[in-house]
Amino acid sequence: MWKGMSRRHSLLEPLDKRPAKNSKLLRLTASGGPVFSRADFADPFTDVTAKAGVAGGGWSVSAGFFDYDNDSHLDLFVTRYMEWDTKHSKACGGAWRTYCPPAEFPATTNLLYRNRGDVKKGRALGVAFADYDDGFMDVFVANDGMQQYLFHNNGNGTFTECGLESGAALSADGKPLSGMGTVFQDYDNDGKPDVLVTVLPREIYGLYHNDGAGLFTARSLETGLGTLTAGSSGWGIGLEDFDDDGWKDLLVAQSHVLENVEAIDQSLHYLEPPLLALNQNGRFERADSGITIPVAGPGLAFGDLNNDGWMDAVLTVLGGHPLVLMNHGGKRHWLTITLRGTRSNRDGLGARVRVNGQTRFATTGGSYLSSNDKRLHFGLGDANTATAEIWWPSGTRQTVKDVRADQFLEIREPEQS
Ligand SMILES: [Ca+2]
Ligand SMILES: [Ca+2]
Ligand SMILES: [Ca+2]
Ligand SMILES: [Ca+2]
Repeated sequence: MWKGMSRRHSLLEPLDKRPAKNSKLLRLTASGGPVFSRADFADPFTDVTAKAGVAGGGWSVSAGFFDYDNDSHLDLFVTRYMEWDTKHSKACGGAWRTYCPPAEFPATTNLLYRNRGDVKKGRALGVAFADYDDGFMDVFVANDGMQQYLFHNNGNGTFTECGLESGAALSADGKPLSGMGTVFQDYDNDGKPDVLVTVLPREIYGLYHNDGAGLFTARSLETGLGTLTAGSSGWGIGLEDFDDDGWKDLLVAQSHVLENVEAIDQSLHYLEPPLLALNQNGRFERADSGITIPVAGPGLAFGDLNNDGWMDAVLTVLGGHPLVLMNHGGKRHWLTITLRGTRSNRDGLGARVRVNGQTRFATTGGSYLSSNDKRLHFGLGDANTATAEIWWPSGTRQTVKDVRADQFLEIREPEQS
C-alpha cells in the first residue's frame, strides 16, 4: 500500500559541471518574453534567444517542446498570460487591495515558433500536448477566467481552435474556468488522452473525458473531483502512477492566488498542502501525500529522481525552498521506457506508447511552469512481464514482447518501417 512521500527541505542536486558533449539548452519564461540560454559550462549560460529566433515580448508562462509537423525537429510552444506591464498595472478589491481578475487586462496571443496557424487570443497559463485523433500532436491551453482552448493540429502546419465544439472549453454547467495548470494523458486506460485543468475554488478542477471522434465530456463530478477540489486552488498537476497499480494517479500543487484571501473569505486558504488522489478504476480518492504543512506551491515537476521505479516529484514553493517529494515505493512491478527516435525526433516526443493496457504520450510538457522526466513510466501491478507497443511520430509502429518488469528499457525506433 502507498505509504506517502517523505519531505526533504533540500534543493535538487546541483547541475553536473563536467564539460558536456552536447551543450544543454535551458529555457526560461518570464514577464518580458521568453529567454533561451545555452549552457555548455565552458561558457555557461550564453543567451541565444535572438539567435534561436525565439525572442517575443510579453508575459510568458508555461512552455513545452513538441514536434507539431512530424519533421523530427522539436518546435516550441510558449503560453502568454495577458497584455500587462508595470506601467499599466492596477489594484482591485477595493479596501482589500488584491490582484485584479484577468478580465481587467486585454488577452494576448500564445507563441508557436514556426506557427502559421491560429493566433486566437487568450489568457494562457498552462499548456500540454497529445494527439487525440490523427497522428499529429494537438495542444491544450489552460486559459484564466475564460474558455479553455484546444488547438487541433490540421496536419498541414496550421491549427484550428476547437475547444467549444469539442466540449473541452467550459465547465459541465457552461461556465468559464480559471484555468492554470493542465495535463493531457489517459486517466481511464481507454487508450485516448483526456484533459485535466486546475482552477480556483468554487469551480472544481476540470476533467474532460475524451469520448473519441474529437469530442470531450466534462466528468469532474463523476470522477470524484467535486468534493476533492471545490474548495481548493490548483496549479501544477500530473497524472502519474505513484503506487504502480496500473492506474495513473493525481498530484496537484495547490494554494490560492491571493495572499489575503482568508481576510476576504474565511472558508478559503492561501496556503494549502498538495493534493494526492489515487485512481481507483477511473475514480479519484484522496490519499496521504505525507505533506501536512500547507505551502504556496505553484510549480510541480514529475520524474523518477532516484531511478527506483517509483515516480517522485519536485514542488516549487513561493518564498521558500523547493520540496523534493521522494516516493517510498512498495512491492508492485513497473517498467520505464526511454525512446530513441531515428526517423522521429531523437526523444520520440509525441509517440503513443501502450504497455499492458495503459497508454502514455511521450512528452515533457504539462503541469504548470514545469518540465517533466522524458522517460515513460508504467506501473505493472502484479505482472512480471510486459508488451510495449509504440506508435512513433514518423508513423512507424513497433511491438516489443516479453519485456521483463522492473527495468529501464531503451527502445530504438526501427530505421525502416
Ligand atoms: Ca491530432
Ligand atoms: Ca481516456
Ligand atoms: Ca495508481
Ligand atoms: Ca523514485
